[in-house]
Amino acid sequence: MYTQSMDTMAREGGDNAPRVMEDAALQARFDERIDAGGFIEAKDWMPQDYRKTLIRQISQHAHSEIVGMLPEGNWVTRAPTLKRKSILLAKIQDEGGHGLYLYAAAETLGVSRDELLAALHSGKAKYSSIFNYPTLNWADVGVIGWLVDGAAIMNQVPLCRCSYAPYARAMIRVCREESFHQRQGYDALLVMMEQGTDAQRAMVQDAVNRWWWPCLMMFGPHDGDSTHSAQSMRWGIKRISNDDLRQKFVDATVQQAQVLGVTMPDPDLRWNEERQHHDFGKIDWDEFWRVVGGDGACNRERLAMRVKAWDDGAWVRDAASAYATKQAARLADAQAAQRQAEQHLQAA
Ligand code: FAQ
Repeated sequence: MYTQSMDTMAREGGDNAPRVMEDAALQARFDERIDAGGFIEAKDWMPQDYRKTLIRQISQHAHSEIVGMLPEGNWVTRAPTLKRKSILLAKIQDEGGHGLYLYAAAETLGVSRDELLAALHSGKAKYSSIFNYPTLNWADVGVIGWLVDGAAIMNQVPLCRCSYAPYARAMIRVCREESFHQRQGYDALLVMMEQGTDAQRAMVQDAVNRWWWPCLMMFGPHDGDSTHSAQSMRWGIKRISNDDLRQKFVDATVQQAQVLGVTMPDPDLRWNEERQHHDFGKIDWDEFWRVVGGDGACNRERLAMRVKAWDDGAWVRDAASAYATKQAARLADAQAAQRQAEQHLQAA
């Protein structure tokens, strides 16, 4: 009687049936944990699509951090004072560090860093659209801190509660550092606005005019056009939608702009009493998709710089792996000698 169920299993899935049942049980446990707002660790079972989505998002995020070093890197040699230069250097190094935490988090999902970087270098993997815009004057550096890092924080604070624990843990430190980045940018702009010349104030307004719309695009397409949002929200990877984060960013930034004394380049930007939010104008999604597709002002230059950095670093990777091979051979020799000595002792 008890074996009747085996007949049914064979009809349903042949020899795979026990495996299917095991997967169903694992899936149920995973769903239960996600529904309860819990976390998934690297060693836990997870559905393949969850793993794939995380590898995609975390690696794109890592690529954004290291490509994001380039626009500001342009200004290290032209920073106006030693203080600003030290701050900028520290910030750019932080972004490199963020890339490393994030590549490490992606690696816990079973993908190698070499694979991820190959995807970036071939143009297959995406990185944030924002880093394909040029930094034309010193105010751009301040505006990247204030607006680009500001948008990044808005998007990344909810990621500290992402259901994949290694990503969530990495984001805690990233957000703390991004907060310093945002403040230093705002401070640099405040000094230009309060103590600068008319030409310097005009420079700040010009930088705001060029960066405002691309910053709103950073949050990704409208929720209705977002390929991954619904599933990622169900899995607790994303906690707040693209549009809601964009709205929070606009609401937070308008007041900061007033204190700074700049205006946003949007005639439709105004407080809506009924919604208790700011309304804002239409985003140029054609421009967004053109930049994401590789045809922005700096896409080719950014990618070429990353590929060059990778090629220039070949000797470091070669030296490190030659050293590791030598160390492994030394260790194997030492272990063999030890075994031999022990055998001699036992024989004596
Ligand atoms: N740029 O379905 P969704 C920073 C793509 S870090 C390019 O809504 P998802 C620090 C998207 O990949 C900035 N592509 O996608 C810093 C997808 O294409 P796929 C980076 C974009 O993943 C500051 C397609 O469109 N932050 O700034 C963009 O659910 C200063 C459909 O979109 C992160 O990566 C875009 N802006 O939501 C460094 C945070 N938006 O993959 C230096 C983590 C969308 O199917 C200096 N990532 N796409 O081919 C996320 O939160 C999400 O991935 C979103 C996109 C919100 C970016």
